[in-house]
Amino acid sequence: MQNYKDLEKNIEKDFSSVSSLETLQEFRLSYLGKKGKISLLMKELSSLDADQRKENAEQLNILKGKILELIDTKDNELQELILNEKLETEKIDLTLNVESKQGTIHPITQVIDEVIEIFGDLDFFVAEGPEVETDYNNFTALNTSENHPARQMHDTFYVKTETDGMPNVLRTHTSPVQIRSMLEQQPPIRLIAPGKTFRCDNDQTHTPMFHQVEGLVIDEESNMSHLKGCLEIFLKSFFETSELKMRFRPSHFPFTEPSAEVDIAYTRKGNQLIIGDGKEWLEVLGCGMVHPNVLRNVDINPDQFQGYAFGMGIERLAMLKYGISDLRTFFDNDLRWNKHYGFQPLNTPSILRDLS
Ligand code: 2NL
Repeated sequence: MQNYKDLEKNIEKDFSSVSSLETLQEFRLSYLGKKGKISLLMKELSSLDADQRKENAEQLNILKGKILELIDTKDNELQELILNEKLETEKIDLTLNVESKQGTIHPITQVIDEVIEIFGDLDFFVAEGPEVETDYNNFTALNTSENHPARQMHDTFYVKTETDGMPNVLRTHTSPVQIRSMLEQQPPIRLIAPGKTFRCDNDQTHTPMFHQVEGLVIDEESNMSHLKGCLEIFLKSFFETSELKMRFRPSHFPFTEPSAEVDIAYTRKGNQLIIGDGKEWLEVLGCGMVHPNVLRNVDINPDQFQGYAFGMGIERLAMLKYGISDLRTFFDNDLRWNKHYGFQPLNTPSILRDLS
């Protein structure tokens, strides 16, 4: 009969030098492989008589069980070690310099962020709404009747879905966002609505998708002088100049009365525009006092409440501030353009930094 005590000692000795998955496999083969010590001893059992066979088989099975248990525990231990080592060496370094590795902020996004920052400081909230709108929210509620010239002026994209028997549209301005806000909340209201807008127009100075930001203030006393003051603070802050000559020109929009367009003075220096002073004028936005009919359409009593609204094109603001001369390059997705005119992701606009 085999000396199982010695065999067990040998097993323990061999096992103590196992230090990797490879040596663990060698250990397993040396005992349990086809030609392993335990396997060979098992084979020899057949030459023994019945009693001895039983006794030896029991001992061998105990040892085999012990070996399997040792292997199993060691295997788990080694796997965990390997995993920890991988976690240690393969971890992602989040402190990597993103500025050189990542893309840039598109000028449109940058300008929208700047506008939000400035109006945020003036207590305006940001409102958003869907790009597919009802004919009612985009036109009718805004005092633009069925045969109003503004409807023909807007080259509108109509879509296949309908609301109240009228085809829906891709919003031609962000005003419907304000209509929704006025239907949802009672005055006082003070919000801006930045976002994508759409008109069926595509040439040197028009892209079918463009961006606007509109502002709306409704309360009991806001008037034209508040509007003027608000826009003056905005334009000075946006163009980062304390000297800014502005003029309000009478104009017409169906949704405001009176209405005005705002120009700012500039001087041309070579290829550069110096904004703030000079003999020439640039139109930058449209505005006015919200038309009483618009207030009635959203169940706000025009005898109690009044307010002002304004709207401007983001692309135009971006071109003026950042010296981008060609509108059509905004949406070409040319990486070189994006890199040249884009902004660093972590450099967010702030009243304290970048914006004076
Ligand atoms: C422009 C002129 C403007 C508005 C937008 C507005 C919105 C409501 C009620 C009244 Cl809900 N008015 N928006 C008012 C005046 C001008 O935009 O030139 N945009 C690019």
